Amino acid sequence: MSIDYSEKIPNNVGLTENRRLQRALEKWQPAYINWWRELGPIESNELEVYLRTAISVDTKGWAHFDHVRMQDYRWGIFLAPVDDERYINFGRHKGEAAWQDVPGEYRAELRRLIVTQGDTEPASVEQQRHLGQTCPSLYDLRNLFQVNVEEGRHLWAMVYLLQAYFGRDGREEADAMLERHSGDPDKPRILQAFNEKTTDWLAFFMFTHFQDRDGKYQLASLSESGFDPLARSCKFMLTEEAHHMFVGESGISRVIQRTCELMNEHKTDDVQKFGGIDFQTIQKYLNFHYSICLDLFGQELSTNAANFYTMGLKGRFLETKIDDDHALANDAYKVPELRDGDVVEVDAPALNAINERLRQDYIVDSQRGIVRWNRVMTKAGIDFAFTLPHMGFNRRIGVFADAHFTPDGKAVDAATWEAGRHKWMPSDEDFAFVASLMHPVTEPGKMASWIAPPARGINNQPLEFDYVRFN
Ligand code: BYC
Ligand code: FE
Ligand code: FE
Repeated sequence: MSIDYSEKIPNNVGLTENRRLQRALEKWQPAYINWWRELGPIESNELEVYLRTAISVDTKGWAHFDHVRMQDYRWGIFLAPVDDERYINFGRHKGEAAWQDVPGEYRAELRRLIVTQGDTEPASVEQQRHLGQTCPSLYDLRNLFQVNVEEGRHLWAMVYLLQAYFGRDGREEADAMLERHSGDPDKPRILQAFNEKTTDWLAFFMFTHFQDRDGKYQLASLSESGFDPLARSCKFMLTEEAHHMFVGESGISRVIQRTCELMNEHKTDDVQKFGGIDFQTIQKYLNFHYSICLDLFGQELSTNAANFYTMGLKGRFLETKIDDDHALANDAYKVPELRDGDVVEVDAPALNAINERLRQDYIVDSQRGIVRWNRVMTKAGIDFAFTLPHMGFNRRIGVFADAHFTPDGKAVDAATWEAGRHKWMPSDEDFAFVASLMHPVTEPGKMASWIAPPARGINNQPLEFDYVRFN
């Protein structure tokens, strides 16, 4: 399962044996490169970055670390190994052999899922393109670019599926991936959270912590797919997602750590004047990023999701580990509903509640992250704890879309909400303050004032390592 980098498009899918597909992808490749140059990381082409590159998809040693000139980076197509014995594990086709081709009757639904997934990948690169110019350290700059090139490859993974299995409309969808842009008023990205601005590095760490975590849950559900090429693509993508979430979680931990140090040193919680980010500002960023990510799971009750499940296209998180009949025709699941402004839980058909179930899995995982962050303060002897806002806070999709909830779950009217908005989410002044701290630090081993150094370097390298070389 090794990957051949002498090919124009490195791959482990036997591209040379499929000339038609190879030609189609080689036609798309220059458009992709153009897009990367125009909307990928600003002024990064000449940099040499200590990157991890996939050399094999085996569990042992798929990654190789080396300095790579950004413009020489090679995106390719890598799928997890085939399992000849793989079956469909849920829905009405449960027990049948997994599909190696697109089932004709589900073509439209499958294409829609792949397009929605694919669209988020270049969107995130666009959202993060300016961050390299204000990196808090070389270590962080390297992590940013690692995330960016891998999100680029995730787009390749979905474009491969579209071009290999969907013929002409697949090729059109592949082109459209490079035509929609994050925040473009005329041609926005499909999901709203991917049209928001990633204003600064605090936002970037919140993004990789919360938004890439949506990626983890969605990819895990798609890796259960009865359409085997999709399942195998997503399995390999998931191996990279872990690092993206690590960047976010450890990034925020380091910000908190630094704030604690400044608080203890100066005996005050007013750390702004010492170049730190105060807890209130961090909590506001957290409230914003988490709430927009809850929207990414769709409506609480969704016939789309029920259909995807029954058709065998998209499963639940860790589907095969769940102890039930995997058809869900007679099962119920609790979903939130609003009654006279109060949130109540009601039984709904489990099939229709697939989105909500995945959101609940995500909420549990997000809460675990909060607990880990709060340990940083406990260790520093500081009495403060971050919390996840209530699930009704700042929502635009589903039952909460037209309601107004405070972070602690109180239903309020529109005027109260508007008046409180900037107590709960970053105001222009908060953004301006954080922006005022964003100065590039590019001396090996040095850190910006507002963030502590990481516990260890990348791939056992020391902190002073030249993770990025400027030539
Ligand atoms: N924004 O029936 P519903 C990642 C629409 S992140 C705007 O509940 P469904 C990454 C919906 O389209 C993972 N519109 O929808 C992370 C529908 O429209 P129509 C990305 C939204 O289909 C960081 C209507 O509302 N992958 O990889 O059940 C960096 C009714 O809703 C939104 C996926 O999302 C929204 N948030 O659920 C880089 C997996 N939500 O039909 C990468 C693939 C809903 O009325 N996608 N709508 O016109 C899916 O599985 C589903 O499309 C969704 C939506 C779960 C997203
Ligand atoms: Fe991704
Ligand atoms: Fe990611």
